[in-house]
Order: sequence, then structure tokens, then C-alpha cells
Amino acid sequence: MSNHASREYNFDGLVGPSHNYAGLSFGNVASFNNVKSTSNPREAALQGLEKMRTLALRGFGQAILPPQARPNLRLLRQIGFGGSDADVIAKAYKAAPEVLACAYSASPMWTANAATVSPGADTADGRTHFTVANLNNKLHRAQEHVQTERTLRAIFRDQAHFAVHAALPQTPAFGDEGAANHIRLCGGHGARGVEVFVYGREEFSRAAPAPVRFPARQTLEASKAVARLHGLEERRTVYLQQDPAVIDAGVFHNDVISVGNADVLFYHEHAFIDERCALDALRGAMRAVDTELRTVRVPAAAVPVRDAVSSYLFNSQLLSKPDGRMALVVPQECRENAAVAHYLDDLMASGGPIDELICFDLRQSMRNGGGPACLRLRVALSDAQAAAMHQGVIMNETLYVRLVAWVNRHYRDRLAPSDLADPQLAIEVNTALAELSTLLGLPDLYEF
Ligand code: SUG
Repeated sequence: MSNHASREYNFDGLVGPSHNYAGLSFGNVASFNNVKSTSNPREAALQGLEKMRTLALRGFGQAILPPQARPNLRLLRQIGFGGSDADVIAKAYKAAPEVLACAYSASPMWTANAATVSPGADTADGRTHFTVANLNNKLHRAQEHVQTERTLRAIFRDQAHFAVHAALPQTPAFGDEGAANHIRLCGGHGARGVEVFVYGREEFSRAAPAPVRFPARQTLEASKAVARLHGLEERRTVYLQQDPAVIDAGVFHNDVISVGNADVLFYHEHAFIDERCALDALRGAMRAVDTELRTVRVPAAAVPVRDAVSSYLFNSQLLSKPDGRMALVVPQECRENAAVAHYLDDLMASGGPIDELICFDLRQSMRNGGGPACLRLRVALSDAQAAAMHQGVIMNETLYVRLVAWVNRHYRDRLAPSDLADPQLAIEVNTALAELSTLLGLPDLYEF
């Protein structure tokens, strides 16, 4: 099943109509800095769609993952808010506005946190495996897994090709943030690869170092569970610890400090707890797939960690082009940061594997700490697998035009924290999503 005619699809999260800034993610500097500012959900969705369209037109595999129904009334009822839907919203706004903001969060847009994905070339049974992320470090994200599982099962329904695993036990010992802490290295997307799990802490080792200021969201125990579920081969699986000091500097996911694609690892010198050991482990594992690792190392002298965090240089998409070179998809903040802009000019002139920059305005998402890489889930599929998945989510010009019209019909262009109290917003969101499920050819997508 794992043939070599394989293509990587990026499943971007379509930003939901309730996109807002609620400051819910302690440890995520942007989310914290923009708390309670007014968002523009329409602009956010259009910025995301523009990225998807541009990359699809360039010939990269591109698809979408739909937003989730909001507010999550089940969550609000579970914690004691009762009555009609409008009553529940009014009571929650009065007594627990932060929880209402959680129930309204559009955070499923960051699909790098939807699941960890192992392509068929890596797994014991040749199927593509998905483990839905439990995201249990934050309330607003911990509610996502139910719909995420439903969505993945709807798109990757064919069990001859795909295995979708439910989220790990919902407890801090198994904190799992999905693909944001996972890197796949290989000779080509269809070839056997090395899967790298980057974790922030160990639950069952008191001796292991951990950050002191901000939470480490991913545990080693969770990473190992995902590798087991996917049937990965031990010699092609590597576990690396993120440097706790960079988590404390705002690197809440590994994809804020390193990114890999094919045989290239683009990383900051402070990404891992012991750089030399990390590289040795990666090079050793790469021998099992007969591929030499190529590294693009960014020293702190060129880009200090704080600039990496504010510009999201590493939250970039590294995409293989047909000519064998790679393009780096970066947010425009990278152009606005002097150190990063200078570094990127040098990188383009260096003659290395990355020879093109593609820059997008993703400001609405960036203000919540979500760059180009957060917005997408990578799924490498063989031709047969690509034909077996639901086709209605694949981005093309027709879908783009329909989605832009849908966004313009349903989305508000400003959302302030107090707007979450408006019962009309809940009705608008659900009307929009009901129409979307028809538009995507997934009539049973939501459980309204
Ligand atoms: O989990 N922000 C997200 C950003 C996720 C970025 N993903 C990756 N790095 N892959 C988070 O911290 C902020 C929501 C708010 O504050 O309203 C938020 O959830």
C-alpha cells in the first residue's frame, strides 16, 4: 500500500466565525499580549484561504479541515449552566466569561494540533495512522478532540487505507499536542521515514528537566503512546526533549523553533536540550532509511530566541518543489523583524536546499500565536489513499470561490469580548456551519 507515488497534502484549518482574542493560552506570548482586543473573523478566514489558494495554484497538495461548532453548549451545560441556549450563554457570560470564551474559541483552526499523522510508508500495517491530539493543557483546546475525531473519520473513512485513533487519556501525564511536536524526515514523502517526537517533559521521571515558568504541553509518555498506536519501527523513531529554557521563553510547541521536511531539518541552535546528542540520534536513525540528514542550523547570534518567537521564523512550512529544492512559507512578521529579514536574505543567497521564500499576511492568526505551520496538518498520501479520502475538502479554484462567498455571507468583521454574550452570534455560527457541511459534501459532519 505504501507505494512511492506519494504526495503531501496540507490540511489547513478554515478559521471559524467566532475567531477572537481571549488570552487563553498561558505560555503563548502572542495570545497573552492580545487578550481582549477586537478580532476580525472575516479577515482571518480570508487570510487563511488566500494562503491555501496560492499554494494550491502552485501545485502543492492542499485541503481544508472545517471549523468546529461553537459555542460548545455541552461544555457549558456540563458545568452547571442550564435553561435555553440563550440562557446558558447569558449565565455563563455573567458568572464565568473566561469559560464562555473557551466554549467559543476558534482554536481548531490550528490544525497542526489536530492529530499526529504517520504515513503508510512508516506504519506496520501500511495504513496512514492518525492519533487525535487530546490538547489537555488548556480547557479551550481540550474540547476539540471530539469533533476532530469525527471530522477525520468523515474524511478518512476508508479503513483499508486509514486508521484514526481516539485521543489519548485526557490527563496531564498524556499531554499530547499532535503534529506540532512531531517531525518526519525521509528521502521522499512516499519512502520510509524517521519519525521524530519532540516532548517538553516526562511525567514519571522526577529527575528530568522541565520548564519552570510556562507549561510543557507534550509529555514523553504521550509521544511513546502515539508511536505504539501507529506501529512505528523503533530504530526509525526518535524522541528528543525540547530545551526547557526555550519553552520558558515562549516556545510552547516545537514547531515554533524547528521544522523538518524530507531530508532537511531547519532548526534553531537552542531547539533541543542537547544539540549534539539530538543530531547524533537523528543521523543514526536516518541510516535506517539510507538517507543523509541535511541541516540548516540557525545560531542565536543571527536570530535570538525572542526574535524567533516574535517573528515565527520556524513556524514556517518547508515545501518540496518538483525541482528538488524547497520553498519556505513564512508570515510577513519575518520581513518586519530586522534580524530575521537579514538572516533570510543570507539563507536565500546561501545555495542551500531552501531557495525560495513565500510570504503571507496571516496577522489575524498570528495575534493568537498561530503562524503558517500551526494552520496546517501534513498528510502524505499515496495516489490510492488520496483517491480514497473525501474529495470535497480538496482545495481548488471552485472550492476557493465558494468558500470566500460563504465567508463573506456569514462572518462578522469585528468581534469584541462582549460580543460573545450576544445570543445571535451562536445562531449565526451554526447557520454558517450547517451550510458549510453541505458545501463540503459532508452532511453528517456536525452533531448539532
Ligand atoms: O494552542 N493559540 C493556540 C496557538 C496554536 C499554535 N499552534 C502551533 N504552534 N502548532 C495555542 O496556544 C490562543 C487562543 C486565545 O487566546 O483566544 C490559542 O489557543
